[in-house]
Amino acid sequence: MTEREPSPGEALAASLRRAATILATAGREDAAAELQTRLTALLEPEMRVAFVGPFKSGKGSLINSLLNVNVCPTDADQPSTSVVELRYGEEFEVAGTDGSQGTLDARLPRALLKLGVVLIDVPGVPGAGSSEHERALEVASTCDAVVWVCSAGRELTADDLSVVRSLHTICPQLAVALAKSDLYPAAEAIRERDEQLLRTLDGRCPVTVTSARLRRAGLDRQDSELDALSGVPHLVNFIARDLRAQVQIGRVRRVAAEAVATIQQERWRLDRAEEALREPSEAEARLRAAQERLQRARTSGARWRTELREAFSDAANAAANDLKNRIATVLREAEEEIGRRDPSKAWSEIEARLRQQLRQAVIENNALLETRVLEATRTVADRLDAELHDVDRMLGFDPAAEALTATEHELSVELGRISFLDLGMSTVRGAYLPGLMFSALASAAGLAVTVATGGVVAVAAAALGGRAFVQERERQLKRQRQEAMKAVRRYTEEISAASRQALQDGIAEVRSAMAERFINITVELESSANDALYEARRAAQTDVADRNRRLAEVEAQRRALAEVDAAIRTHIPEAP
Ligand SMILES: Nc1nc2c(ncn2[C@@H]2O[C@H](COP(=O)(O)OP(=O)(O)OP(=O)(O)O)[C@@H](O)[C@H]2O)c(=O)[nH]1
Ligand SMILES: [Mg+2]
Repeated sequence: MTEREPSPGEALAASLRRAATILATAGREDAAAELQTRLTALLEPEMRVAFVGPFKSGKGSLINSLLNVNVCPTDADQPSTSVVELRYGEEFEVAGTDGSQGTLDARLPRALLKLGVVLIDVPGVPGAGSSEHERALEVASTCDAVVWVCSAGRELTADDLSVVRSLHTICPQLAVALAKSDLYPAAEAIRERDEQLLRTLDGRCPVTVTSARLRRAGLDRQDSELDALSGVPHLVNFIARDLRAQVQIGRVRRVAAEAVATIQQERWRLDRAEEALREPSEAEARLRAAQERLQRARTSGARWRTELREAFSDAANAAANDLKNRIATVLREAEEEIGRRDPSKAWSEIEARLRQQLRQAVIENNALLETRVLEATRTVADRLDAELHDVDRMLGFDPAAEALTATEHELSVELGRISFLDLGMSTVRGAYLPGLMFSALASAAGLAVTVATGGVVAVAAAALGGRAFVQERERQLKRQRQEAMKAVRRYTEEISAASRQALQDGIAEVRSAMAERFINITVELESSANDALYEARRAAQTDVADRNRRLAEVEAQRRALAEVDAAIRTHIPEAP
């Protein structure tokens, strides 16, 4: 019997376990525990898939037909208001609160769910910048993948693409399901067109044509041909195989990069310990120099700190500017609209559009902010990486040995850069996304304006007659427009101030999280240098036999860790 090749996830899990054991044996309990945490993240059994799309596009029906149940609401007119989460359970069970902002949790005995797949039905998004758009982003930020469900009757609109793009920033795994294909003979052509439109996103985004109705009919009549025609079995397979594989690849890469960052420091620690044992007196001088250098890397004047301040302040300025311009455009358009129309008749429309456009401005600004903050983080990570490389160089290598390992060393520096970079990404995602986006608009007060009704005008007409009436009407219209402009400016200013504040807080939070992370790296390295110094002093006092025993121990740990390190690095793709 031949043994099956382990999957990348299994291989990585085995390497992580091995690394944790080596570190625990070396007395490095905290580093071992860190790897255990990464292992838990890697082995996370659930994969959360959100179904998002325009109003009444068929999300609930599609999920129901996927699982052959009737759990998600599928009313023809009544919009869904609850988020419904469907996961595996031995027994059928539904719990939670229905209604707006409510969440329903359903447990179902289904093969797809038993794989750990959790399907999430999200209320329809009527357009970019709607409050439902915000809610969908909030849900998507907790998911591993998003399926955008829209009608097979038309190609993706600019508005669809804007919402899809915003979801893609938060949740990189994306697929599209075209629904209700039984109603639209041209669904295939629409699919081709949509695939073209989606090429502007970076990353793959497959499009599947589906019909919940055909699927139901196929299942009811036990007609497998009809079932296949519905496209739903294809979607089930896609989720169970391709999507799960893609999500797993993403997890493996992220966890591998994070583990390498931990292991890299532990290897540094062992390198220093070995040097200390080999030549205690020379090592002592070098380690002292390294300590000083690492301490200096923490002072406020350190180069990476300056870089951090500058890069983040550039990012903050760019994002604040972008926000300012977007809001100014929205305000200008609202003012033009007020100038063109009669606020006493059109106010509710003007108000609704203003809210929607401001929300969209903030959501788009957030996407830009994320890109800028990531760039800033990369710059700083590169700088610190270079500084730490200097420390390594300063510690000095045996010239002959250095020549031998030069290529290997270069490679490890390059890979180290990737791991810093990936660390940055997950911190950035976790630190500011939800807080920034959803607090900004909630804090702003309502848009109040007193618009006189036609009644006053009618009374004036009776009292004043024709010409005076026209004058009075114009005077009133002018006053109403002024009132409306004032209300719009006041409201816009409030949103603008709240968003600016949220943006600053968000950036400050990421900045201090990054600074802490970088400082911890230098603290760890310094503590390694301390340990090595202790080792050197002890080595100088112990007899040769004892020292050689200890040296053999450290060398064995070093070799073992280098081996797992290499195995783990095979899971990280090359830097672009
Ligand atoms: N012909 C046909 N009608 C469908 C299909 N899927 C859904 N519908 C109909 O489309 C309407 C909306 O379906 P839902 O499943 O409620 O859509 P939804 O996207 O969940 O709606 P919201 O969550 O309220 O945005 C209902 O009347 C469904 O019967 C389909 O495959 N074929
Ligand atoms: Mg629904």
